[in-house]
Amino acid sequence: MKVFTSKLCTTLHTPEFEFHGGAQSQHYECPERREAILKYLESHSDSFEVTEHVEDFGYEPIKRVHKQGFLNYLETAYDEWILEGGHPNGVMPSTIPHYRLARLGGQTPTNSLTNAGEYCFDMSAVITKDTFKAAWNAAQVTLTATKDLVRVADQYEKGLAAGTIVSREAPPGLYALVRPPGHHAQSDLCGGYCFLNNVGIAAQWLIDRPELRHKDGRPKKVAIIDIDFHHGNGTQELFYKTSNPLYASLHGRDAYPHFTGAATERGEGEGLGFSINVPLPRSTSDDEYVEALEKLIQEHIIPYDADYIIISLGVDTFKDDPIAGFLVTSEAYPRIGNAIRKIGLPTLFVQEGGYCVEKLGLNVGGILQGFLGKV
Ligand code: OKP
Ligand code: ZN
Repeated sequence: MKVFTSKLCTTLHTPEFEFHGGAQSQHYECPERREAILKYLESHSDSFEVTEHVEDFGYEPIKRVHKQGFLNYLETAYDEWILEGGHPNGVMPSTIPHYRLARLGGQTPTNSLTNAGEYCFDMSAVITKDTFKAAWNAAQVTLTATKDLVRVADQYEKGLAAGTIVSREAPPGLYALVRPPGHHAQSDLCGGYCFLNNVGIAAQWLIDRPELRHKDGRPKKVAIIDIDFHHGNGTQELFYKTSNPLYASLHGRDAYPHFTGAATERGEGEGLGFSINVPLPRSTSDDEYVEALEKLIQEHIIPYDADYIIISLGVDTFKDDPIAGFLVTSEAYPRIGNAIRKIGLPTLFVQEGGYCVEKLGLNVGGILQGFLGKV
């Protein structure tokens, strides 16, 4: 399996602290996460080929899902924050415009020290000096992998048509090992360690490509399966009113981000039925998780008849995750990968959460190896 990554995913975004339960803590979305996964992949070079080749797709694919004002803000907030006297750890909102906050005269704050809440919904998405560059790089790495997905998918289809590939049991897969993650980032809000929605940008790029359209003009269909422990409010928001891509998420019930991810959130208008939320209790075991995933695949993913699968790959479902977790053990991850392989479609895995650094390589590797049918 080809793995797309970049050193910049380690070096550019490294806030020193965040807050947990009101206490100052280490920043769990740390650069060691990438290093740990990379170490696993490099020591299993029979299965994985790591490339640091990154193409620049520019601003256009990012602007397809994020608003210009938000992008300008991400790019300039840190410098302004420092000028205004903000703490060097980085930008955190002071107030957030809650819908019941009394803004009777339409008062609008004017600088990054005071208006962070305009573009941010929590205190974990700390904007440091190079955060925008880091998020930009993660999006470009993801797009580079997405472009390669098109190539391997073409080969796969040709092979199936020519009979040189005889079954859909070994679909092609690629992995974008990126940070910061993306699934909490909405069109104009950062939060939950996320700034740019890597998976959303990739899905929209696939749907937009004119050369990828079917003969009758229909765009390719993308199904996003979000297996991170947390609900991907960002990806859901981007695509809530459209039937392509499909967004499906398995996540901890009532867990962060707390206010989204109910089973009753099913999409709107043309998108009704194309957002699927499966909240699960904290007590979810290996068998229960794998069963829920298989059920989701049978009932929603297979009937959707997608051309590509994108996985928001989080392993913070792990029982020892320091900020999240079901009762899921390392044994479950190859089974999860295997369930995804059985969909039979070209698949792009994009890294989201997972904070037990010690077992991160093993758990992510387990999913990818399961997809390859190696375990
Ligand atoms: C990102 B991803 C709770 C602090 C909130 C943010 C968690 C973001 C998870 N006291 N921390 O989905 O893995
Ligand atoms: Zn998560």
